[in-house]
Amino acid sequence: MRLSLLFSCCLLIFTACQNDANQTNTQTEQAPAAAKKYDVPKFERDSALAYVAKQVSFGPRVPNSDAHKACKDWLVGKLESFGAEVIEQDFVAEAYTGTKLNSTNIIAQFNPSAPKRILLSAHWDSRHIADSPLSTERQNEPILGADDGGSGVGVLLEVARQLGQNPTDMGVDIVLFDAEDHGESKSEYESQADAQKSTFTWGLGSQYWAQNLHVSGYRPRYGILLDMVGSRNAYFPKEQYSRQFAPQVVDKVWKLAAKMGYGNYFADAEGGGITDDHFFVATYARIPMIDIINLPPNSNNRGFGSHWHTQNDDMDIIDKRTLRAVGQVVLAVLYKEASGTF
Ligand code: AHN
Ligand code: ZN
Repeated sequence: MRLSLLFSCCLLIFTACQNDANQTNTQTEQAPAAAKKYDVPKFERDSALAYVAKQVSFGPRVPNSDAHKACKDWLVGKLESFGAEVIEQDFVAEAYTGTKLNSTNIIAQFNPSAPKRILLSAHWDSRHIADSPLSTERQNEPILGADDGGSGVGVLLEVARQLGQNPTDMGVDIVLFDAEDHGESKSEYESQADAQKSTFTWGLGSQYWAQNLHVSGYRPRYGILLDMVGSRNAYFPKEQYSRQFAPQVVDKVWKLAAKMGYGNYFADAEGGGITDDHFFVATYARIPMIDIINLPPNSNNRGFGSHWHTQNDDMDIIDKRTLRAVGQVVLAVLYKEASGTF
């Protein structure tokens, strides 16, 4: 009895080892056919910085303004020059004030027919007022939004330029949302229902896009949103909704960033939940999406940087080292993903 038990154990272990060996074999046989290996290109921080400065040079990109229209035309032309197939998705959104916002989501597709795709996003509009609790000057005037809007777009333009110069066979969609930052901001609400309602006054472009996808059945593997990724001493903890919607992506991106030496920006810490564009993409379109967003510790500005929604959100706040940290991590994600090694 004892002997036969020992024998069965040995047999079991032997069979298990054999299975292991078989599996390893199958994997090594399949791997070469799976994907080409791509080097990760170098993200040029000066180029990204120039793209932020160019957006800011138009003035505040508030929907219905001339600056907004001029910046849109420049963005579309730039993305096309990098080889992307660009769709302008026009829509009219109603702001919390009742104002009708003539808006456009800008969708830049690389390898439009490739089934394996990654989504990258930022918002290209800037806020119509400087209504932060810390705001002291020109509170009723629009802001330049160098960081809030400009930085994410600047990084993605440089990513697009690199995609044009270093093509892969993977699909990448860069969706620049409009009318993100025209939301209602109050320190206190009368009721829970009012607070809920105000949530949906933000991210009007992503809400529209997620309910009117540019390709029916559009299913990228996941999305990465960049919001306020350009300021000095930026701090990107793992934002709460990102952890809920796409925990594995958060984990892999933050680990990769740390390995690349950017752990000072990509903190291994938990951040609060932000009703940002990724929230609407994940909830309406069911696309897992993360948000890389500056949420400094001990912030006394609703969790954001002290320049947030103030007139200080101009080029002086931008540090090209932050743009590079984020851009280089995004490029590494893309080229590793295309190589099948992410
Ligand atoms: C809220 O403040 C609730 N959402 C704002 C997200 C945002 C504003 N991102 C940039 N500006
Ligand atoms: Zn904002």
